Amino acid sequence: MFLWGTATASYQIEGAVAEDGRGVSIWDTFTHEPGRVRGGDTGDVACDHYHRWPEDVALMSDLGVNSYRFSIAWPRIQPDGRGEANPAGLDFYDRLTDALCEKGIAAAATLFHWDLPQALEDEGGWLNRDTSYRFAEYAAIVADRLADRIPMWITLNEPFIHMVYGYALGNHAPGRALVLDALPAAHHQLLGHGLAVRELRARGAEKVLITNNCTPVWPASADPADLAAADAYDALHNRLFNDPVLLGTYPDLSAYGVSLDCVRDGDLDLIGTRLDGIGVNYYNPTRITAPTGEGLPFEDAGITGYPTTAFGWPVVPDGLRELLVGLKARYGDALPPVYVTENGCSQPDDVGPGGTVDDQARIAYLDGHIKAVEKAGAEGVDVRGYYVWSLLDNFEWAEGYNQRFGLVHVDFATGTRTPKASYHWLAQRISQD
Ligand code: GBH
Repeated sequence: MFLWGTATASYQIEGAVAEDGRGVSIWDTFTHEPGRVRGGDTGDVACDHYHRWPEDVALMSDLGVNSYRFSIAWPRIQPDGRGEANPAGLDFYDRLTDALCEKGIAAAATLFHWDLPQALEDEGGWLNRDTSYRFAEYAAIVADRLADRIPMWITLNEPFIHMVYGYALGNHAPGRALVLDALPAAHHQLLGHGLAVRELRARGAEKVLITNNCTPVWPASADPADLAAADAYDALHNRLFNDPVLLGTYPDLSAYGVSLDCVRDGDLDLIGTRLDGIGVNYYNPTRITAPTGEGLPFEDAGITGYPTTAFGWPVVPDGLRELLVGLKARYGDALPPVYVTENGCSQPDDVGPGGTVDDQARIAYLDGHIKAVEKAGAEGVDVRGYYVWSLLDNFEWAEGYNQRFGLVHVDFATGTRTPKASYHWLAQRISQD
């Protein structure tokens, strides 16, 4: 059965940051520092999903999805990132899981969507190898309680983005700007993934995946310097995260002055444990040119000539087909079934007369990308699911509430949910399947 779903993440929707024993996450700290997030927005209330979740489950049930990808907030489970579980935190996800089961919606739980307990960041966060072991301990606690009812587990969400934005550039929490010295955050996340896979499987988890953010890389020209730059970018963005989990090896980064000397014997065996699927988040391709100055071995050349989202990201539906077919070409039989665990766009989405949101651009976006998934299937890629980012307008990280990705409009002053035209379109599309 093909999985049709919507995706969300804990910090982006839950709010209730100080309730029921939840600990502080790096995003609580970051959003409360002046100048970090547009307009000073925080996730303190967000969509108030922590209280309004029954309404959100009902919205998904009416939409007709058969799966829901959400993330579990580590600081609700272990407020300080280690030790005893906080029962109230587990209870929240237990209730949500039961409600989904009741509606016939298969839960797909992500264990880490960037909201690290602050106590672990204080000890170095993902730069510290110990965090990988703490992550496995947390995974075990959650699986003990929920593996009997959650069929699909995703260890990490987009470790590339978390490493780059969180540790290399600093525009996301924890706000560190280490450039290439951020690389240990890649390995330690991946090691945490490998260790967590073992804990999840030992507790009967049916399917275990990782979700990587992948981008087709387009060289700006056929000039050898542009080709080399594009290859460097592909190595750091895509292969650095896909190769170890699918092949058990890291790409050779030595030409870029990068070495992963934090890798220890046995790590890659753990990281390369065969998975039941791979989650792929796709937003757009990346066009790369040779660097003009010192520093990084590539430069983003930007993409023109396509429509753009409210964020300014180019809309290239065929890039999703290209990406999926490219994964099959590179990994062959080592590629497990693929799940598109995020795809979607931000649009202005004003509520119009009569309380409707006529988001035709989002409908065109989804239609184009769903067709691209079908084409990839026809070209031999085993794609088993498609999740729209996102169910609700939500806290869009450094952009605060200024970028709306939802199928459902949220009035952040009142919490009122209004399904957009795209919601009704998708309901129709799913019902025809
Ligand atoms: C995902 O990250 C996250 O998992 C999710 O939490 C988030 O809300 C969602 O996407 C929307 O942002 O080449 O300049 O056009 C996506 C990471 C990084 C993908 C920026 C698109 C486009 C940059 N994104 N990238 S550009």
